Amino acid sequence: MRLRPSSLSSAKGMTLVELLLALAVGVIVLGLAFSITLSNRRLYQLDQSRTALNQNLRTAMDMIGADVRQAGERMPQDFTPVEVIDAGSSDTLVLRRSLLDVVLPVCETINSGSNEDNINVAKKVNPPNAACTFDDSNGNGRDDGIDRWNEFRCSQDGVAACQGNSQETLRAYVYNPATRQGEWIVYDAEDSSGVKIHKANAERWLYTYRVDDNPRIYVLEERLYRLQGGFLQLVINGDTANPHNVIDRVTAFSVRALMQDGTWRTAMGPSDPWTTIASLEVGLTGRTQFSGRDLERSLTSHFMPRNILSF
Ligand SMILES: [Ca+2]
Ligand SMILES: [Ca+2]
Repeated sequence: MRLRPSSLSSAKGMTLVELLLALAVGVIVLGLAFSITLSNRRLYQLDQSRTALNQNLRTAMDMIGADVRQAGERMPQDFTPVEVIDAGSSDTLVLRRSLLDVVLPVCETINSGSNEDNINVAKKVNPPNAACTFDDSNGNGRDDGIDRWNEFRCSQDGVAACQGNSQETLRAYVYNPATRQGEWIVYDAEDSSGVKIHKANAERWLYTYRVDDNPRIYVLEERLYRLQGGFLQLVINGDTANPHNVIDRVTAFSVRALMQDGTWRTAMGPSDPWTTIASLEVGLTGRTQFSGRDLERSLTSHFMPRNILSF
């Protein structure tokens, strides 16, 4: 049997045109594969950036949520555990809880501008009110309230005994419920009178605390969140000189309160009805750059201040 000439010639090889065509197709296929790989890689990187941004916001949100849930612990009704200072998309959120259930009364008036550093928190004779009586059940010559404060202060270094080191200090908050003014002090010692505690910080008193207004002193933990220079910052116990940067690349931080009657409040001051807060809405927006363009993510969460609900 004879082979047909046509099939013979086609089996000889490709013409130059066919070869060029095949090459061109090959280049196109390779180019396509390469660009798909590149775009996949870009998508992957974009996804990574997005995830990192989300995780960043989520981390901060979890932290705020935990603090909202603890706010109001051991706090009296006339002292707000939640404050929201409204500034559009750069709000400030203040959350407070009491660390010690013993609250000391201020038993002698403190005047603003004075540098009095021994604070009367009990009175052996002529107590001005019921909070200022002198109780000494363990007979050590010191008011029992001060005993408790002393124990708590001395345990701050991890060792119960008082060793006289610099870690055995506390930041305490003096508060006047009548004026709703208060300030932080550093409490580092008790004197031998058995009725006074010592203020270590050198600043003069900012406000006046009249005994008749029933001012008192708390061992508080105050956590303040604010937006500063792209950072969500945490200021602990009024220590504004040493803020902690929680996360970076934050462009908006907004907080508002949903009240039990269904209305919203964008600000919550010391005189506002915090006992009727139903939940707090916290919004965080972050921005990062990806391939020269902005990538933005927003997160909104609602937190129930459960200690507040128990008031
Ligand atoms: Ca005592
Ligand atoms: Ca100690």
